[in-house]
Amino acid sequence: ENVVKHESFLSGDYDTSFIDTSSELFIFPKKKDRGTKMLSYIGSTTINGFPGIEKVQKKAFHKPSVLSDSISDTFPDGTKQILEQKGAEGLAQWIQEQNNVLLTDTTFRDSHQSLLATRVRTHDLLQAAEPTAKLWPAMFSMEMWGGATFDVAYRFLNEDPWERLLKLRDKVPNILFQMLLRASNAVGYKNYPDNVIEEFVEKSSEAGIDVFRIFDSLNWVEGMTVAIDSVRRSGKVAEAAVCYTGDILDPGRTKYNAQYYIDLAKELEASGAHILGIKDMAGLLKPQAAYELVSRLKENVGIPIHLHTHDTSGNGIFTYSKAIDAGVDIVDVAISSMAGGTSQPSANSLYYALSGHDRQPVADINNLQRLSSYWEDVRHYYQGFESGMNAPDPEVYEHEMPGGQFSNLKQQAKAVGLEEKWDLVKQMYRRVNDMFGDVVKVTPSSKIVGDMALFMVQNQLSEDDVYEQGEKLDFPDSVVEFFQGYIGQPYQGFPKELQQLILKGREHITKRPGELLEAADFLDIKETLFHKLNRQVTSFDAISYALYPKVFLKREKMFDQYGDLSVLDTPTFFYGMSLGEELEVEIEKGKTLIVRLVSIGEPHLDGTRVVYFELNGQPREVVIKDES
Ligand code: 3PY
Ligand code: ZN
Repeated sequence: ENVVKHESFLSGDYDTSFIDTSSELFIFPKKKDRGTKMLSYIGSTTINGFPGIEKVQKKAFHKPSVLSDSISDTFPDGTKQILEQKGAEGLAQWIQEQNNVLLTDTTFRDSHQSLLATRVRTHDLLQAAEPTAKLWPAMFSMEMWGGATFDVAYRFLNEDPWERLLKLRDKVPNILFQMLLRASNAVGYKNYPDNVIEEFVEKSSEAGIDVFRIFDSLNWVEGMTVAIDSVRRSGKVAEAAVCYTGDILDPGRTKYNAQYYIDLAKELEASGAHILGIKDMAGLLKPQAAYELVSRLKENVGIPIHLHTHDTSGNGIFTYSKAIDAGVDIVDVAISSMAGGTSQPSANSLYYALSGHDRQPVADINNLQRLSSYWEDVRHYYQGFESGMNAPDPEVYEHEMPGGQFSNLKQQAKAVGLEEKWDLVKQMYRRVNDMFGDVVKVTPSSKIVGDMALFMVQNQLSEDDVYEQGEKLDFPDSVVEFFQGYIGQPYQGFPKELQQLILKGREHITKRPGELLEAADFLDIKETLFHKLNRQVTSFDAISYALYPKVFLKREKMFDQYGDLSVLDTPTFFYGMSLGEELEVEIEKGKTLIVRLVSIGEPHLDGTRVVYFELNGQPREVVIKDES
């Protein structure tokens, strides 16, 4: 079977010498059936827990409220139809004709990226997708892809992000799908060759993305144009964003003043943006600053303005209210039970906050509450990933850490034994920002600032120490690459003295990295993958491999071992099963497996245990290595 599927065979080239040189043809993986693969996963998770969270006894979770009850059969028309009828420019014009403020719901992306370490599974998103489309059809867009969701799906959830996009698209025919695209960094943490960005945009557009929010982590417009052009070519909506940092109201901090953002916005408009995004990734935009910024941008650009913030400080609704008075067209919110804190401000709260206001968003508040009840229950499944921030934290105005980074860096600090010094890490983060010349901090520049802060705290280095001992210090790779210009050029350049200390004579560039990097050869990638995986390779696989070769292959291995785990409910996925528990798993439409966990054997000398199940009433056992 392997042989006849080989490319050289399929291509009609019958010179069979390829069989000799292709050893992979003779590796016949032991074919395990779907049931056994799934039992191996359940057994392993029951015994060893899920990586990254504390192993806990599976408890009886409250079953999420059923959203599909008493919902209409048909989908009301929404913004997706407007884009289809009017095109991107027409949509932009339509936005400006609306009096009521429009909403983007981030529940499916940034909200859980910022609250739950990006871990929400397709399984739970899918159940909310169609109901959201029907209960909240007046929203502008669902932000449901991109950012960190792409690599986290592969790395930690044993999922294919493309499959998530395609499946969700199937359920939501009426609302625009929006993604976060890190310009030349795509959905990764470094610059990629231009053709990778182009291919990525083309494929994600084909798979269902309508609105691309594009940002550069240093607000370097040159780093954004390839992405903007690609989106325009695909006929989709280019939302180019300015990342907001600093404080335009602070007369002591003039680097990023209102004029800076106006100039940047005009440049983005001239580069072909259909919508201007204001990406306040840390939640630093104070209410009065929002009023001034939006008012001045409205005077200076002709495209609609879409504001994104994080509610870390607790001032999010106030900021939105001011921005709405100043004429902002769209704001980002999350469903109430997934909002607030490092996530976006609550849609439900904003609705009420604007009672009596002539720009109150159009929504059925009872429907929003229904969605909130669902997410309230689902959120419990992910409690192991909660960041622990349970109250507003205006300290963010000091350290300026993005919502999505806060819990991550805390985790990183913990991993290197610096949990006790977390306060110091936060202070150092700000110090590093100032040392670097006051930079925009958002993925990946925020990670670089975080790496340097950890490095300094870990090695007990002060700012002076860095300058005095810099010659001898081995700085983190990400920091070196940043000063080499490999993620682009910061506004007003690098601080020269520090750059020299860090680079120690290494090259640095001022050109666009994407221009210098060798183009990816997608045909070659497909062929390589075909040999490695011994299966049909899609264009989606190829682009994922171009972005994340190791991560992609590792997930492929997981998939071979455990099969399609998307069918498992989330408590079972994270916590396994309890003794005696019985579970129904629908592995495909109309085909259900009934799984019962009967008993778990004592560990053998080699550390393995036998886990005894019943599968559809038949005894089955799997052998699992106990890692404890
Ligand atoms: C991301 O790049 O993932 C972000 O959410 C940045 O704010
Ligand atoms: Zn964000």
